[in-house]
Amino acid sequence: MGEKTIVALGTPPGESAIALVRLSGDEAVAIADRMMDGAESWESHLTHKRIIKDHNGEALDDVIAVVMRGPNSYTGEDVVEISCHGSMHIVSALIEEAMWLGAVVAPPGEFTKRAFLNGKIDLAQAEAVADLISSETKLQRSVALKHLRGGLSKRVRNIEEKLLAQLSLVEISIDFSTEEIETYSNGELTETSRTIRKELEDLISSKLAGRKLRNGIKITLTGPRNAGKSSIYNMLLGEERAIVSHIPGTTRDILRERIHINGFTYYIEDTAGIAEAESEIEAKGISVGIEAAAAADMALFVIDGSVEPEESVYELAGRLNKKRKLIVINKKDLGLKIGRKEVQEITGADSVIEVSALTSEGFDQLKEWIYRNTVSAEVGKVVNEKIAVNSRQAVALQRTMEALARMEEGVSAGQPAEILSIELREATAACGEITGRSITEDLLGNIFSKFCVGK
Ligand SMILES: Nc1nc2c(ncn2[C@@H]2O[C@H](COP(=O)(O)OP(=O)(O)O)[C@@H](O)[C@H]2O)c(=O)[nH]1
Ligand SMILES: [Mg+2]
Repeated sequence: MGEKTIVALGTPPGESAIALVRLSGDEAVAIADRMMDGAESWESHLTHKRIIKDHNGEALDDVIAVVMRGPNSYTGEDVVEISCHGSMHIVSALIEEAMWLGAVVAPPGEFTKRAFLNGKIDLAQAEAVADLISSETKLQRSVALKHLRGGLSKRVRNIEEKLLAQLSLVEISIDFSTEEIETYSNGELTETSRTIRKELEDLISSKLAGRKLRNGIKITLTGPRNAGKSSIYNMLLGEERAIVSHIPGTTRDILRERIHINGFTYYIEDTAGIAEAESEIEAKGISVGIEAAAAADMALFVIDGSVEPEESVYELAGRLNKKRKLIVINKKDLGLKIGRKEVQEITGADSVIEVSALTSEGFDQLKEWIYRNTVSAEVGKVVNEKIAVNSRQAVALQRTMEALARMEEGVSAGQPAEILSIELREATAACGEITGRSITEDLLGNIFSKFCVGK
């Protein structure tokens, strides 16, 4: 320890019923004692109702406070939590007073970083804390909670132990190389390495779904004007967010809102219709819309099925959905002049769906269809096992795999134990980055700087 005592607001800034100010470090209890007489003598983990005073003796607030003595605290250090009235003025006064008494404001993620450095949680668990805070759906929450409880760490540590066992056998043989003692067999080494690589592959397979689960999926509604993009957007959101009108060219800015489908977050964008612009502003809106469609994970091309589409509409459909060609035929309530099969044949679309944004017919299917076309292929592991590695973890797993593959090549090429041990060492080190057993200061800084202040 010996780190400076930190202080930060743990609840969101703004007016609220209660705000939580938290201190952690060697001086936390002494500082609290100066603010609330007697804190030094409090029993750990019991709440106390006190009036907080500043160093001039002026009352700042009536609070409930608790001392949690290390190592039985979140950070492993002495922690003091003060629940005060949720006024930003009071919060600032408490933090300033703590600073006057020697505390420093905690940088982002500092509490969790200390929890990691003090061995309360490993790095994969620390990352799960950030995931849990940002979770918006049951699936996001349950995956984060499983990781926080060590669901991923356990599997990674299991792999690490196998790697370490192999490494020690190979290294012992280097020590005994002159004595002709066989501590490992090439056959077994390769066999174990292959088994480990399968386990690594299994974990890596959750990477794509993990990214989508954490970052969300961007969907852009595009297509000709008046096709009903804004109406579909509103219907998906369940509210009148975009202006709908029969006047072509109504939507100019990009509107973006999020919805949840089967536990995943989708950022839906409504854009200006693609057509000959009638004004400079509309032209700008159109080009921004085209860029958005190109940047999105998926573009949905909307067409008005109640009229026979012009040739140019089909041509646009082909140009705009580059990733997967997905077409929504709208205005089914008016009777469709063209059907799914026809549109699919003409455009070669991957999939076509019919809806009505007026009656909401087909919208349940539309959501499932969006889900099917964006994530469903790779979510099995995430949904069933609640395991989803993040990109940092996937990179470390990948490096472990590559080092093992090189070692296996070394074995077949008859390389000596000295060479094999280098690759095994590399595999072990890469794998150790996931739980943080082997990690550099830079990497640590990088991970925790993404946290919010107070966590
Ligand atoms: N009958 C019917 N009219 C629709 C439907 N969807 C949109 N509209 C109408 O079509 C016009 C254009 O809709 P809007 O959502 O603004 O189209 P956008 O230009 O593609 O955003 C408006 O008058 C809407 O009321 C639908 O499913 N059925
Ligand atoms: Mg519109």
